[in-house]
Amino acid sequence: VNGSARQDSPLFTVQSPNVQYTADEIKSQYAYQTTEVTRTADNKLVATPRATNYHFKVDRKVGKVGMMLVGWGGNNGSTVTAGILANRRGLSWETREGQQSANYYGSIVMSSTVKLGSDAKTGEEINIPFRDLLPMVHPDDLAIGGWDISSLNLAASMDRAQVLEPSLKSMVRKEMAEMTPLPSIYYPDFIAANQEDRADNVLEGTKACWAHVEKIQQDIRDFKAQNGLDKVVIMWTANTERYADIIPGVNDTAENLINSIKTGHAEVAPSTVFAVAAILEGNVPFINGSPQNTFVPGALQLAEQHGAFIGGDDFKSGQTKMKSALVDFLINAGIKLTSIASYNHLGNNDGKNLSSQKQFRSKEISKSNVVDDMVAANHILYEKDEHPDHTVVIKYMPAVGDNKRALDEYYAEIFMGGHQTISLFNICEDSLLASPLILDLVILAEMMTRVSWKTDAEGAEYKGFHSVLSILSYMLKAPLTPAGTPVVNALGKQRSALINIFRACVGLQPESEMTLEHKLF
Ligand code: NAI
Ligand code: DG6
Repeated sequence: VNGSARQDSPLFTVQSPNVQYTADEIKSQYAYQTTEVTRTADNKLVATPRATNYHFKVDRKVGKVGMMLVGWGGNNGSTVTAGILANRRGLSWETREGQQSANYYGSIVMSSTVKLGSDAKTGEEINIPFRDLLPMVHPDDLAIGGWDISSLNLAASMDRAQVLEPSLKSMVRKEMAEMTPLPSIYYPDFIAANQEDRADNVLEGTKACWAHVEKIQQDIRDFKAQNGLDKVVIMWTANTERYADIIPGVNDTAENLINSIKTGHAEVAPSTVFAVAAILEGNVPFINGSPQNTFVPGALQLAEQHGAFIGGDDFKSGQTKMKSALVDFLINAGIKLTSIASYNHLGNNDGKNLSSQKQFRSKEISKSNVVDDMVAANHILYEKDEHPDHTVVIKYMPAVGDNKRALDEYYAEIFMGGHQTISLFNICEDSLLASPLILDLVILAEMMTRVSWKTDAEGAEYKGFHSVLSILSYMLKAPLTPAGTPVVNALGKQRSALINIFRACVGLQPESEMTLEHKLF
């Protein structure tokens, strides 16, 4: 079954003069309501409601979609692969707690619901699966492939990861053993030295070169052809790299970046080479699930020039997801958060790589900037440029493996000088939180390749969204946004943006939660 076959009969249709369905498309007309604020000479605010008319068009034909993972043989890569196989085959397996069935828990697309509206007769909320909002590819239908600097097949990688139950592993082992990552590019300076012993599946050359870009492009084409795919999405779930220095003339413009790859400049990271290959290949969204600055200014410019979709950075799985919900709650409750101390210890290969200072620094940056927008929004609690203290510590503790421990202390000032301390202790398999995020990112990025919009202007043509997919922010710790646009970290706002944009695509207004029908009798 491919994605399109699953969508032949959508769960709901919208009955409105503003929405038209054809076999191939959904077209909607949408009045986007905003509030424009100006200041008077005596510094008073004037709020003016504005409505902008947009037209959206959704291509209903999902087609066959492939997911290529860079770092396929890692904990995330092997876990998400086994998870898809288990779901595809509807497996259930024996655990010490009883029988467990495959599911997609932790995926906003597959396992969360959204309110469609209220029942015409009873007024009760009607909630539908998120995945039914628009025609999206089903993860069971994804073709899976990718690259790794380690040559282990996926069955051996799954054993190395030590994440899944032996009973489940035995059921998917045969299929996993037939999957082997393509050789990748390895520039040792970018990841921790302690990764060297697994790098036995590498292309020749230890710094960027154009042959690497071309080889990756060829790999994408081969994967598409071998699997009869219409589209491929690439996800960086390889090791965290160190930050690349931003050097004028080297990676500051698209042209300079391409030149630097061609001349083998040492400051071009493998992840940037992959991004460039995906951008130039065309219609291959590239998402960075790690914290490093893959999208140097030259890569961003290149993506925009080619209208290529990119997204990042760094999966927002456990501690940070909690932080972006809790801090939003505290500050919006009028409570003055004054410090956050975040400790982590973990024993997987990610932890091993992050035990090296430069790679840790990339993660420290992505984990630290996640409350800025919430603090800046409340000028009653915080002076301009005032910030809660915020410390992030990560330690490598081999014994705990993938079962990451995250300990957080939130310290806040409450009414009349009182204090509130909230301590959190979050334990779970890191890769089981990250894997569903990989799927959400792939599904949503693919979805965005089939959405276009235009204004009401005479002769306006449909076009795609901005190439930087900030709509993916919910899944990412340090969301990439188009230059000059705000970064939103607050989890609730990120989810609302995603859902409401999808609602707009079928001509529905945002769910306001006013429920006046239950308040005005
Ligand atoms: P891992 O270390 O198990 O897997 C990374 C894989 O990438 C390894 O198999 C390694 O051989 C491979 N690799 C390294 N450089 C490569 C290159 N140039 N080309 C191809 N493959 C390469 O790590 P894990 O746990 O799977 O995490 C992957 C990334 O996702 C890390 O950067 C991590 O920080 C990030 N991340 C993980 C989260 C989680 O909850 N597991 C959450 C947020 C981010
Ligand atoms: C320890 O913090 C290792 C990291 O790779 C994290 O596990 C990962 O970034 C997830 O972080 P968070 O904050 O989203 O749980």
